[in-house]
Amino acid sequence: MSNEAILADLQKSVETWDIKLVQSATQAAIDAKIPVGTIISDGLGKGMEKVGEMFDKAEIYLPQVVAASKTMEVALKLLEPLMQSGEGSLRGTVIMGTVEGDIHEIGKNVCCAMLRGAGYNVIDLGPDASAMDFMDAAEENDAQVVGGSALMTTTLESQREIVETIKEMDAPYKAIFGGAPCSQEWCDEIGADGYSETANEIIELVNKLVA
Ligand code: B12
Repeated sequence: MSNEAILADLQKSVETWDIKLVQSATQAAIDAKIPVGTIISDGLGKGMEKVGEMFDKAEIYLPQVVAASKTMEVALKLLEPLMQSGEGSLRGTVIMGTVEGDIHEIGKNVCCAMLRGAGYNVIDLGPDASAMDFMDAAEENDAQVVGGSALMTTTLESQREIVETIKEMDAPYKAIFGGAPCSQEWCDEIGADGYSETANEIIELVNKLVA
């Protein structure tokens, strides 16, 4: 089976929330030594993007979206051992979380997976993490970067709060943000240190900030 066919299966498995297919395709990708970043960005992530588009067009509903995200989680679990043994382990520590008031986790999880694959120590605060949760975790873990995901226009303000808290505490952490309603313009406006539209770009972004 070609790498393209394996990646197509990975995408399809998420789009059709097919647990059996995601297991076999992820194993095939591991056996074919496709890099973890490619498995996530060009396979699973593409499937999740399509699911998002279908949901937006009301072609599918919430239960299907949840099923698709569970399918993706099965794959991420299988990939975990590869991510933790990533070469150049611990290039730095990144605190990731979905901001306060927001429970969307899939994009943030993809970013965590990509960063782990690139050898970063990633502390995942999960969903609904407050600015102080980010500060406490960053201090405890001696982190260089905090990354907040927001998927709703209403929770973008929580990203601003993180930047303001860093300033108020005169803390040394770089703040990066993402999520569908977030943009470079928004990040400039709130004085963030970085933005990336996709998980593909997050590694380069963090590399630059910790250099
Ligand atoms: C999946 C989903 C859900 C799932 C979440 C499951 C989970 N465990 O995460 C469920 C069904 C639970 C859900 C719930 C809700 N949802 Co919803 N959901 C979505 C959906 C369809 C897809 C989001 C997604 O996972 N995309 C795929 C991932 C891979 O993409 P991503 O998140 O954008 O992440 C990428 C980049 O943005 C970037 N990135 C992400 N985070 C970060 C962080 C950093 C630091 C960086 C650098 C980059 C980065 O990298 C990622 C990978 O490339 C979107 C629609 C859409 N098209 O976005 C709506 C959407 C976000 N939801 C929406 C809403 C309104 C809700 C609810 C309020 C619905 C309700 N009425 O109950 C609740 C939220 C409650 C709450 N308090 O949070 C709206 C938000 C509207 C708005 N603009 O404010 C959307 C846009 C749908 C819509 N068109 O109405 N949702």
